[in-house]
Amino acid sequence: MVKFPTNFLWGGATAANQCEGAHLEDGKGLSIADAMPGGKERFKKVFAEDFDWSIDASTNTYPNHTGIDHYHRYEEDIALFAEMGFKSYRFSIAWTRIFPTGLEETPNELGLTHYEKVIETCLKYNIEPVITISHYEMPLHLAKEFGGWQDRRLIDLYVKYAEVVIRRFADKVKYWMTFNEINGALHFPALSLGMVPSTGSTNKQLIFQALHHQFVASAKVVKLAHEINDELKIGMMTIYATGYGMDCHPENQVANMEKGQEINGFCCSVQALGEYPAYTERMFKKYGVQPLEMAEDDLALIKHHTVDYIGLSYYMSTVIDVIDPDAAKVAGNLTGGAKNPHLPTSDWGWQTDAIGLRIGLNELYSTYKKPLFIVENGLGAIDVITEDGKIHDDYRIDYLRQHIEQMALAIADGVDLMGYTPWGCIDLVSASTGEMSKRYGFIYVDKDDNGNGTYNRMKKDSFDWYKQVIATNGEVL
Ligand code: BGP
Repeated sequence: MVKFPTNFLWGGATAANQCEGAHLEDGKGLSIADAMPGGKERFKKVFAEDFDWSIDASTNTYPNHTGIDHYHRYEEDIALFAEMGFKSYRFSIAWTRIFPTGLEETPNELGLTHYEKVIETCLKYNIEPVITISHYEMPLHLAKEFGGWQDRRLIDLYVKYAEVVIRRFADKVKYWMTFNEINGALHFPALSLGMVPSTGSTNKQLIFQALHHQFVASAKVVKLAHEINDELKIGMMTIYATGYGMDCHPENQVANMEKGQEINGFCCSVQALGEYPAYTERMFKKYGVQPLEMAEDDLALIKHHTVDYIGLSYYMSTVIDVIDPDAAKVAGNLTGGAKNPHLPTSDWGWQTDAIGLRIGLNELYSTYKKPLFIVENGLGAIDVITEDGKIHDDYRIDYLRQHIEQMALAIADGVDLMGYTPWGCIDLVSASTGEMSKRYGFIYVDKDDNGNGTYNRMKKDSFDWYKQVIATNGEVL
């Protein structure tokens, strides 16, 4: 039996702010990502009351400023992707390369030309570009002056930007996503919404208001893109974390249900089904959120312009235990929770769970009935160059193999799965730690946490393995 459809979009994924570097080149403006310090404490810092988006020139701890220099080396990188046989490459456009502060009337032609060249390079190798319009970045100016997405004016500014890039590339790029991990709003308001404590990131009312503005902006872009070319496919993008209630205690199951609605369900309901779900009122009550401010046609826009597909990132599952207050906690899981005794954890404390992916794909597909695209998945690990000058990343191969096996089972379950673009197909700067040492790639980049290194590229063992996976369309794992 064939496991994967013939047009399955095997590939890899990156994001502008984590790989491009060149943070002020060719007219680019500063983005919020450029003002995010590096190091393990970076999330803690942006959650501190006194964080104010200032960039202290005396420190070089802004890893996004150099990234992996993909801005200059994209041709070499895409050639390597092509060598692996990629059918698709998911990358993001930096808003600030097109509108440096977000407020300009005319776009920056140098920014558009850059992405034109990236797209052309992909097409030369028959690689389908998959573009995230906003991946955890926005003009810093809009965060500072407008307080990020809590300001309704962001809708029009974003739509202006999206319209420029979609019109420019509509005849070359079919697959788009409006916001990376839109449901990251509660967990990472700085990255996701451009909001920090001094501008309201601890205020749930403002957070949900900001999220509503993104919903409206996304629906407007879906509408616009379909008017430009009805062949275009515009997706949403969500973090998905399969949830389990500890043991079979009903209280844990119901707590798990509520958490699942909040993390996995809420944004999908709005963007894929076109309506705020029935549990919205209960959830808002829990957070003390009053009815949101809405313009007259907001709900109609959301209803009539749902997304064409659901893109998801999948890294971990989560366990809820509300019965045992002493239950061991898992250290690094972005979605928190108790320790699952049946699962391994990554070096960064993420509870990895391949079978959970099959469960998640089934749940998403049966609930929202939209094609699914796994646009992020992977293992962040410390890679070591051994004496033979190679990187034997069998742990990464094992991780990916297990997840691909579960994808095949989900397809056999009837799930419409469009493609798979593992995260950080080339090593890049980690979003949560701002460091290089948490590596995901099939391709190693010689750069350390302090920015030192040649930036040379080197194939890991997983490179040849993934090449074979693609060449056999997932038959040989
Ligand atoms: C997702 C983000 C990515 C990426 C990935 C891995 O949440 O969309 O930008 O970074 O997580 O996370 P990290 O880099 O923290 O390991």
